[in-house]
Amino acid sequence: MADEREKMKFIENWVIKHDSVYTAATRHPFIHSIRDGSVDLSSFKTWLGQDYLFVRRFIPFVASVLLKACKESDDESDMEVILAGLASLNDEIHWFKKEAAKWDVQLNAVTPQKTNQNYCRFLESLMQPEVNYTVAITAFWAIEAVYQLSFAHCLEDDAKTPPELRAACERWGNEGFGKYCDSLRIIANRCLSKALEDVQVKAELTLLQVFELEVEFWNMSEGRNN
Ligand code: HMH
Repeated sequence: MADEREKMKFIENWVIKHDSVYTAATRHPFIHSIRDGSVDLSSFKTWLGQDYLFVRRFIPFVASVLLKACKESDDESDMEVILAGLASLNDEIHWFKKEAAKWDVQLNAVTPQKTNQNYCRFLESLMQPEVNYTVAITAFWAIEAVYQLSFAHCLEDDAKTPPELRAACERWGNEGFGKYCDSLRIIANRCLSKALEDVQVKAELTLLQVFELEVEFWNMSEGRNN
């Protein structure tokens, strides 16, 4: 019985095993700067414009995960969790437009930076039909969880997040989004526990790649690369 439970904890074990890159992604200096109020607003605006472009490319990826769930999942409730994710991305697109107007960011003039392009190319590679549902759902969890954990950190009681940035933090840091990430993790663990070892290995590598790409995305927002 205890053994059964351990088997279901692939994600938890990988997060411990790869703690340094996981922490780098979820506790990045950019997030610390939002949390302590020292954030450079031009970095925030860069992040906002680039993330809008990212989300536009993330939507077809999520749609591809939905398609895989419909074809490959042995549990029909997976589809409902992913569909809810897609629905919240619809709100997110509207939110980005409103937020961009508030910060005077011209979304139609933003072009994707190299780091963003790399990340989007990675998403496209995961959209291929030959990529296993288990691998795709693991990546999906990692992508959502990095934002959830990062922005929830900015909303803790002792955080000094500036009021004008709280709405952004609440988008991903709210409790409902946390629950949604928990659902994705449970799905991923269930799929992983039934997967062949080569699929498990691929999923672990993909999760690591997500954490690395997330670190680079934060770096890009702070103008540390490109
Ligand atoms: C870079 N990662 C990036 N942008 C996002 N909006 C998300 C994750 C969403 O979870």
